[in-house]
Amino acid sequence: SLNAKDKSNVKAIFAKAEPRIIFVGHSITKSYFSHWKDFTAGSAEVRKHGLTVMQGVLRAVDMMDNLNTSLLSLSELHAFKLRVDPANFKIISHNILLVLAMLFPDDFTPDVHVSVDKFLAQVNLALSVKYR
Ligand code: ZNH
Repeated sequence: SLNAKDKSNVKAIFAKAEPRIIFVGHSITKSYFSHWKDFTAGSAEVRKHGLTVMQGVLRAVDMMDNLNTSLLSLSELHAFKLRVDPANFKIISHNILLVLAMLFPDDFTPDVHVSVDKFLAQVNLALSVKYR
């Protein structure tokens, strides 16, 4: 679980990302969908979705002490309504890590990397609750 240092690391780097949320979200979805030949198809929606996911992650940062309960309805949405394969949560988490490392190389120390990785793993678990 997240210790005090993890929590402050996670809060600090996402606080830095927040003012650039549109750009961060776009970078994440761009790397996520890079295998698409025609990225322009539905591009506006794809861009918008990056922002949506990042807003969800920022909300999760604020609620990191009880992710399972706070993300319950979001888990239900992804499991039953959207039917997103939970394997995708891992991929998008990896992209979030990459984008943070690219945007904030000085802040993205090995220490912060571990903390953000732990945090995103917990977000994924919380989002996967309703799949079981
Ligand atoms: Zn998701 C939606 C979050 C991942 C797909 N999402 C959504 C939302 C949110 C989110 C917040 C909105 C909701 C409402 O509206 O209510 N996601 C999220 C997060 C994550 C995610 C946080 C991670 C981390 N998603 C994801 C993935 C996918 C998805 C991976 C796929 C692949 N989502 C989705 C969809 C939707 C969503 C499809 C819907 C959209 C619209 O409607 O627009």
